[in-house]
Amino acid sequence: MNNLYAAFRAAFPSDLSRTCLETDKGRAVTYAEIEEQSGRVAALLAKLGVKAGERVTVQVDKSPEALFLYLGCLRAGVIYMPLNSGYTASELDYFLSDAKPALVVSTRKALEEMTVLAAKAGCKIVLTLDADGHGTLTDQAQSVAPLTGIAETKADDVAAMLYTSGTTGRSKGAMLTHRSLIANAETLVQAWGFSEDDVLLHTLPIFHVHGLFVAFGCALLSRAKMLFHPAFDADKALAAMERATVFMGVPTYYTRLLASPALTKDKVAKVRLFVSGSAPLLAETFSAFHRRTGHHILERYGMTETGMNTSNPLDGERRLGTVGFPLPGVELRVADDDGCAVPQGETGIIEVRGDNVLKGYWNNPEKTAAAFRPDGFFITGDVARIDKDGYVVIVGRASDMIISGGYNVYPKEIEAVIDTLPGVGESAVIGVPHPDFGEGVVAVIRTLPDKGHPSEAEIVATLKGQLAGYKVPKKLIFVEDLPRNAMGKVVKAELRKANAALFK
Ligand code: MLC
Ligand code: AMP
Repeated sequence: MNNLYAAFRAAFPSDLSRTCLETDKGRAVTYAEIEEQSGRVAALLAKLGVKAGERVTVQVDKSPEALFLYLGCLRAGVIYMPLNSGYTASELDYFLSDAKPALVVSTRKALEEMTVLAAKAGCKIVLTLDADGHGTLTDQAQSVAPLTGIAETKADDVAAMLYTSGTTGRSKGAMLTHRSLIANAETLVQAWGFSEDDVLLHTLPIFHVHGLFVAFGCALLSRAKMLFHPAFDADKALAAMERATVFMGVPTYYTRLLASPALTKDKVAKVRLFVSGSAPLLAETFSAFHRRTGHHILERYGMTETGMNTSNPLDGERRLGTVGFPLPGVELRVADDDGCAVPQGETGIIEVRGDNVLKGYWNNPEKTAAAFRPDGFFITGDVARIDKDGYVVIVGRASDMIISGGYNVYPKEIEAVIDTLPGVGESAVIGVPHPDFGEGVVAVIRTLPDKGHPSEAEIVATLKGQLAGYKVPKKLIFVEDLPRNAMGKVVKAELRKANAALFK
């Protein structure tokens, strides 16, 4: 199979009038509707002159129509490029100018701003799509006859491009092929025992690997029905849980579920599997969830560039504090700085090889070359060891990246904004334990003596104007000096230690 939509289509039931997903408002979307509406999007893309291999950049809210758009792009062989709906104009400016899309789809509210940014990036067509499914995209798609076929893509063609920030520098577009996405989703369906009897409660955002490829991939390849929520809300999720058999989320979802007295064994009586990933699951969450529900959450590990790499077993021990074993088709080694595997039990960097791994970074051969070993292994930057029974234990990250509520935050991006403010000498952004988000973003700011500096509220307002909300520090700390090593470099480990109890 050379096209991800073709793989989904092959798995559709013979009776297309069956429900594929049901929204939280009770709207049922059938497979026939998925087939027709994605066909309309594909036909519209052709009419607009968007060609195979060109990019369609999408910053919209979650809705069934957003799913039609994704599937329509796959069918047309154009590259789907979703963006976090929280990104601000200055963040979008970079993504658009780097990706040079042929079409941009935004909300109606953002249309004016997006039109200016798109034009700057050489893109003349901006369509709209709102959370209620309305917009010029939907209107125009209804005026064309749906495409009935699927573009003849090659397995190695890029299906989607997701931006991900490396340890340094700007975000890079990870090019994911039809082969990668099909291979990873098929592997997960098997590994997690998905079938058409399943009902997946889908509450994740759909601009990231977790909600877009893992959750959709498993459901669409197995005919599992989806209960489709526009966002995660613990109360609404719990209300829907009575009908679900599988739930997927980032650790924050689990701590929020646990915070509700409505989470009981009875409530989740039908659920056969809870999956967690995108950030480390705390031992206390794993244990508390087991005590409350009788379920051991299945923790798995992945990343934008690779999809899912490891998973705890469906049958067998789900070991606390580990991310399980390499998935079938994924070769994994824990390596030293030269890419040589270290002895079992020793710590090194996770490197992976397999169909799941990205083709490369968009327009960036140097970064692509630097990310791979000569033998084709991809360097993840995650620090881990393999325990005596083969379970992978992640112990840290090579970079000082922060993961807050499942979103990656790169300190440099925030520091760059703070450091330009008057009265600021230098800032150090760190992540410290946070009861809700796992890690909470904190900025430690060295102020200049006698210069005066903006207040906490003013700095937060400046940051909010330029960066997505989840990146904005939950706390600012003003200091006269920052701890440094002999080279004069700020020692963030010391700052993390000193502030470890900040949110407790
Ligand atoms: C929102 N806010 C956050 C945040 N999300 N702050 C820190 N960390 C986060 N993750 C802030 C907003 O900016 C806003 O700030 C305030 O919280 C309320 O916004 P909200 O949208 O109402 O928040 P909420 O609905 O509570 O969202 C929290 C969340 C959400 C945890 C439900 O962030 C989420 O769904 N995260 C999942 C991320 C995900 O899917 N990751 C997968 C990546 S793929 P203010 O100041 O304006 O009030 C990947 C690979 C793999 O990593 O292995 O899966
Ligand atoms: P992203 O680039 O958003 O896809 O984030 C990928 C990163 O999330 C990985 O490189 C890991 O650092 C982290 N990650 C994903 N799953 C887990 C997990 N189960 N435990 C710890 N870290 C994880």
